[in-house]
Amino acid sequence: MRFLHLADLHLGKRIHGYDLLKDQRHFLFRVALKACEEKDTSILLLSGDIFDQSAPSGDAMSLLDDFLSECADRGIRVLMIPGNHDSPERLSYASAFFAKRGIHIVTDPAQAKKPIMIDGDAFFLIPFLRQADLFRLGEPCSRENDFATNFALYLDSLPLIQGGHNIVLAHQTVLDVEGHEPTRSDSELPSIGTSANLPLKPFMRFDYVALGHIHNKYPILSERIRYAGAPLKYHVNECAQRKTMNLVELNGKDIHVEEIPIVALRDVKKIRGSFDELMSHEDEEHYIYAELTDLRPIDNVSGKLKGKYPYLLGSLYVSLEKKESDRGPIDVKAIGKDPIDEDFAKFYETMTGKALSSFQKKEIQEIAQAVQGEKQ
Ligand SMILES: [Mn+2]
Repeated sequence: MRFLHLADLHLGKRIHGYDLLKDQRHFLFRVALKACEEKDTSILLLSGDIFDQSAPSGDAMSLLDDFLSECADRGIRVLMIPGNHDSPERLSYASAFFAKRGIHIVTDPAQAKKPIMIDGDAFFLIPFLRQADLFRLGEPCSRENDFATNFALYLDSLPLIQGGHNIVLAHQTVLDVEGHEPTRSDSELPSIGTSANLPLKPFMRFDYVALGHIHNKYPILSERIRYAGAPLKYHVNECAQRKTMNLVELNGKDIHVEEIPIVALRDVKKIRGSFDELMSHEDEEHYIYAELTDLRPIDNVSGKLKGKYPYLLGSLYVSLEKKESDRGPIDVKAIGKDPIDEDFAKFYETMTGKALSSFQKKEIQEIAQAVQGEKQ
C-alpha cells in the first residue's frame, strides 16, 4: 500500500496581494501528479483546508475541478476531508457522483465511521471537528466531557479492520508525546485557547495518521503520525521552511516514509543588503521581501525595487527600524515638555536603538530653532 499524503492546499490563497493560483496549479499538476507517476502511486490523501476560504472564488473552484478530473482520468483515487477553512457543504457538492469516479469526499463525522476500502485497507476520513459536532453526534460522545475526551471516544468508536491497514485522515491540532503544541506558522489562523488540542495517544492505534492543520512540516512522535504541512510558503515568515510531500509505504507492520522535496514555481525569499547590492541580485523570478541595510531612505524605493523584482512582497529598512517588540513604549504625554530637538533625539533612539550623530544633532537643532522662530 503506497500513497501520497498532502494537506493545507489553501487554493485561492493570496500573499501580499499576489494571487497564488498559478503557483498552486503548478504544484498540483507538475509536482504532486508527477510524484504520483514517478513513485507509482494511485492514491492521494488531502487532509483538509482544500480551499483558503469557505466561499472560494470561481477560479479556485475551477482549479480543484481541473485537478480532480485529471486524477480521475489517470485512475488516481483521491481521499479528502474539509479543514477549518473549508465549508463542508460546499466541499461535498456532488460528492456521491465524484465517488463513482474514485474521488471520495467525507464531510460528515457519522459517515467517517464507514471506512473507504482500497485493496483491503481501510481509510477513515474525519472532517475537521469542533466540540459542537461531537455533541451533535451523540453516543459515545457526551456533553459532560471535554473536547479531547470526546474526540478520543469518537476515535475509539471507529471500527478498525483486521488483516489490513487502518489509515485515518484528520485536520486537528495534535500535541506531541510530551504534550507540547506544534510550532505554528504565520499563515495559520490563530487558535483561541487550547481547548482544541488533542493528545497523541488515541491516534496510536492506527497504522498511519495523515494530519492537516499545521503548516510547518514536522513528524510527531513516530513515523506513523504526521502532518504534511502546507505545500507552498504562504507567508514571508515561512521563507526558511522546507516544504515536502509524504510518500508513505505500508507493508505489513513496516512503514517507510519518503519526504519528497517540493520545488515551487516561485520561492518566497527574504534578501538583505544595501539598495545597490539588491539591485544586482539575481532573484527576479521569486517572491521577494527586501531588507535594506542603507542608513538613508531612498526615494521611491519600492517602485525601483519592483522594476527589478516584479513579485516584490515588501521592503524594510532594517537598520532604521527596530522591531516593535524590541523597543520600549513611547511616552506620548512626555512629548512637548522638553525642547523639540531633545524630544526628537529621544524618539530617534527609541525607533532605531541608536543615538543621533553630532552632525544629525546639529541639523536637528537648527531645524528646531527655525521652527521655534516661526512660532514666535
Ligand atoms: Mn490550514
